[in-house]
Amino acid sequence: MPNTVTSTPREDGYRMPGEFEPHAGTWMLWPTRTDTWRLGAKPAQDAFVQVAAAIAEFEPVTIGTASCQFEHVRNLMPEAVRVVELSSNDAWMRDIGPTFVVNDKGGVRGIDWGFNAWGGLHGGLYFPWDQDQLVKQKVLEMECMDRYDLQHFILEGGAIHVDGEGTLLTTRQCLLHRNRNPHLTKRQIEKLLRDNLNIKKIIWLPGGMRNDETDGHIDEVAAFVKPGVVVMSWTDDPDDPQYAVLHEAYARLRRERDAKGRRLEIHRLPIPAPLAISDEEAGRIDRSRHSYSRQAGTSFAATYVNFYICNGGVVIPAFGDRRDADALQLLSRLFRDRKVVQVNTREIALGGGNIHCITQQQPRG
Ligand code: KQY
Repeated sequence: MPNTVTSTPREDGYRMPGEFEPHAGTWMLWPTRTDTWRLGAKPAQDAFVQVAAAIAEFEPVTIGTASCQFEHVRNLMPEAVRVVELSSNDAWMRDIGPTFVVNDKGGVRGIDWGFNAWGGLHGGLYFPWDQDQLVKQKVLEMECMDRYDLQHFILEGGAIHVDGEGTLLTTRQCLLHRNRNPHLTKRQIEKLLRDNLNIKKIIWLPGGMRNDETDGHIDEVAAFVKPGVVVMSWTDDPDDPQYAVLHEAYARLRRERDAKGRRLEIHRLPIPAPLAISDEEAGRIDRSRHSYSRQAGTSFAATYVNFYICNGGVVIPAFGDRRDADALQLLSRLFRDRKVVQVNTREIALGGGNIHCITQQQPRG
């Protein structure tokens, strides 16, 4: 029977592994919210099927869905994908799913962080988020895995990246935002990250991409390729709205050392040209006064860095932009020992995230 553990992962010898370490599988959720996804979520559903199918070529995938969509999802998904009944308010498993930690004896446990839909009643993206909040615990129950109860600390998985060797990357904009944990100081937040993820060094970037809806998640800005090597979003165009934040992030990363005292090798990956919701797309999104307004002309953050690393593969976004091919080329060079697969994810980007945001890795024990 899974237990709720009252010590910390650090005390118990657990750490959060890098995404590039071996996985038992990937968790996803099925998109249905018609105020996030246009045309009754059908185009987004097609994109989620393509992402799940691409990952399933490399490792087991489980997708959670509401009971009323079960047969539909089962019908659309490749047979290799496990479909389970699992309610949620939207489909961002990175932020809603547990963060798994491992020890060196093959043990795997899960952290059940608090979640408030990216800002609660002060800038959050929808109301309510009661079903999202139960997803971490339900996943851990299904996996019969022990759980650390961190519900008192709001943290989304997309707000952190780790190298598995004691370094964590994040942004001040998100983790120190007053709509997440206003009762905690920076020092207290650092202690929670150290104790629960077994981190020795936290690299704080000032902010995330503009128009990213999440108050600056790191997973739109940069990712670890492996310990010591980072790939980050980039633009050389001073007129691009992302120019200032990305140049500031680069300057900060260049000055930093990781937990092992290494300087970081940084690769800059050009982002696509600025993207915005078209009139036609906006006209097919249901309006709700309790959710983020997706109007025609609203810009959305788009980057190739929001990829997902799986066993032997990397699934990366495409946007129908001329830089798609360059991204495939650079990431194939950086991940020489993996097959890099590209999926057009504009429909997912319209909902405010990308492949990394809709997936959560469960490490191999
Ligand atoms: O993990 C992410 N970067 C999440 C994106 C959430 C967007 C909600 N619309």
